[in-house]
Amino acid sequence: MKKARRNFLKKGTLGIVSAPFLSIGSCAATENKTSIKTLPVIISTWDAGKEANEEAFKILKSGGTSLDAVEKGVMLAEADDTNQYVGDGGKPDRDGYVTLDACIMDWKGNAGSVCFLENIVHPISVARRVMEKTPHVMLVGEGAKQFAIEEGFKTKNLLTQQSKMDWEEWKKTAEYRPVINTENHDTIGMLAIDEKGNISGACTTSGMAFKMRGRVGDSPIIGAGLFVDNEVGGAVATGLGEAVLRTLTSFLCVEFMRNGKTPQEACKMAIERLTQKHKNYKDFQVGIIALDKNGNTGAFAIQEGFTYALSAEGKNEVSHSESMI
Ligand code: SD4
Repeated sequence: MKKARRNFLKKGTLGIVSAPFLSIGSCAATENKTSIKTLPVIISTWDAGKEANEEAFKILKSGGTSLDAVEKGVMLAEADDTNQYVGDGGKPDRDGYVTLDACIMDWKGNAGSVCFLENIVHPISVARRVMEKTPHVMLVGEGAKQFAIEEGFKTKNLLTQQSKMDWEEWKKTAEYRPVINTENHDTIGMLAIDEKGNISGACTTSGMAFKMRGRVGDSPIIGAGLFVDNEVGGAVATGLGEAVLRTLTSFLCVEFMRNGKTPQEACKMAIERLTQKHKNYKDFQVGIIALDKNGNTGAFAIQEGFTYALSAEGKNEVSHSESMI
């Protein structure tokens, strides 16, 4: 058994037993239902998560933290201008502006977020700077952009020819549909646990295509699009942000794990709560992924078609999650 794993087992076990937040009962429930995995483990939303996981894995293997890993991992999707749901090349709002949302959390409970950010390719890195260099958690719009520029980020027109053409096409009907089909996603959320057992998470998106100007979804909201509590685990949501915002899906999922549910059970219960609160849930998609303190993972969605990429124990594979419908 490798030394890092032996140390982790030791730390992991002690951590669980001594953790003040877990009752004996919930601790026993978790231990019965899940195992302790070889670390690191990385899990990300959608197909683009596979490449992002590879990048994150490289960072961890070269001594980076889980925070470095999730940041650098999702930056791939942000920089890919063929990905029309994240960063450069994202689909614009109904007025033709590409506006980005992102947030990041580390194992110490620190959090940073930017919303409604324009002309900056890497909102996740700006969110990290907000976390590390300001007394705040969230900056929005012009203020977030001003901060990014002060921090040395370069500005760029993020509206690609393809996204502009799609917007022109959309304007012919200008139908406002707050419905996200399963084919129409790519927001990237990532959770990583390193060999020391430290969990971090990141989430970045250009949000719903052709949204109202000023609209912000769940992705940059701590507890909605992302939540990490290193004593328990982390969760990331994707899909119709409005539904996630109303039910704080990621926070809820972590709280279910705190109470002894496995990541898979917690994901399912968080989606069930969301559907109980939304009678029209059959009309939209929300998916969630989760990772616990022992490297166990879960994924669940309302509709079929939600994919996630899991990098664990020498493999990095995309799978379809279980779903409600
Ligand atoms: C949003 N949750 O802005 C994001 C969209 C998304 O995959 O996740 N798309 O509502």
